[in-house]
Amino acid sequence: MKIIAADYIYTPAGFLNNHAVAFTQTISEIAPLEVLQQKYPNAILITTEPHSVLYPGFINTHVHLEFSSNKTTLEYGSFIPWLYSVIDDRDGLTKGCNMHIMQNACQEMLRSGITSFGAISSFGLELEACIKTPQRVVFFNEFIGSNPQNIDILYADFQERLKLSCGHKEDRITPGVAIHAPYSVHPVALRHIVKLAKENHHPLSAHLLESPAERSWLDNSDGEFKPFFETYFNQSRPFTTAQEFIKTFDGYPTHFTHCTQANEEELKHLSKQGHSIAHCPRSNRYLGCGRLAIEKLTLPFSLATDGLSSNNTLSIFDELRAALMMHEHIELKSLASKLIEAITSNAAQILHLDCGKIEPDKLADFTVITLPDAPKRVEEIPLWTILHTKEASQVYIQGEQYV
Ligand code: MCF
Ligand code: FE
Repeated sequence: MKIIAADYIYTPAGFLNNHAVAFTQTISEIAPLEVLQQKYPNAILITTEPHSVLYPGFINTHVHLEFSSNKTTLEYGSFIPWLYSVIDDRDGLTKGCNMHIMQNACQEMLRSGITSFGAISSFGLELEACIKTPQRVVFFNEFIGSNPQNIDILYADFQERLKLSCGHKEDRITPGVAIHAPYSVHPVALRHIVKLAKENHHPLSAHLLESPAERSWLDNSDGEFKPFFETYFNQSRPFTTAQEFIKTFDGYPTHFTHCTQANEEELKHLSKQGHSIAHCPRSNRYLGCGRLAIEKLTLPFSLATDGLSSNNTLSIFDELRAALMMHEHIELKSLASKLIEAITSNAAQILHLDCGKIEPDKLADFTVITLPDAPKRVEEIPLWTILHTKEASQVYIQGEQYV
């Protein structure tokens, strides 16, 4: 048994002052330190610096590790130029993305307090890094492919990758499935894969209605995607509408990424079907995709970094600060609290992980942050956490310390 004490503990009942948590691989009890020490006299005591706050480990539900070598290669500013640059440089970027770079990316997340993440895997190249990293990983094997002639080969490759990611429970890996996007996956393959995910209870994720170009293409067979599809695929119209695509997921809660261009009706439908959204503010800004109106959402949403293919860091604190700036008209303190929920309890619920809350029986995943001074008002701790933290002071996963 271990006991960790902190000035403040973030619990579902609010911030507890001068309490401690007794834990093994899971959380046993939360009580004042003296009470726990009396009850567990042999427990190892872990102290934290003054003005520290104990949070459940943070969760980044959407990241692409395979693109981690990008810094000054991909074109930011607008989605279609970015997409052309991905196609031009994909081989170079993935070849340049070795084990060392992907492990560094995992470490960068760990230092920012991320104890679980959802990895969208295009090729399966990051599996080894995900096995080695201490974090929990939901490993979303991505399917992408629209040309009926190639579908069988692509599907066989997808199945092979999915199989390889199964059987790593001891490495804290949960195999999952990702559909790339409505414009890039053939409807027949889509139905097949959604069925497979449902039957095997795999977590399911998809990029959805990310850019204005995607909206114009799906709605009107027009816009910047038109010349793209004509040139690369000899295709003059999409094979699906947004509505048809979304309906395929009915009855199986799916984690949709971006949704910046989704309309009210679509969002209402997603909510009704029990789906959730990964909100990636910096990626959306860098690819010119617009703002997700999080104040209007009636479904659970997480805050995620996306990959270094559309971001500059994988620090969740950088993402939180960007979100504060992007949603300028939402009241600041309540926004900060919502964002902390987005990377803890919401994210855990979305990825079906038994962590994300400091309460008995949850997995003992913790992130300790240290404020520069004593917080004058408890209700402002989420905001001060976001504003003042560059890196976590301590990080625990399943009861073991990693930072
Ligand atoms: O989320 C961002 C932007 N939207 C779509 N795809 C990606 C993102 N970062 C990386 N990707 C990957 C995607 O998984 O790009 C590849 C796919 O495998 C090529 S198609 C854009
Ligand atoms: Fe993404």
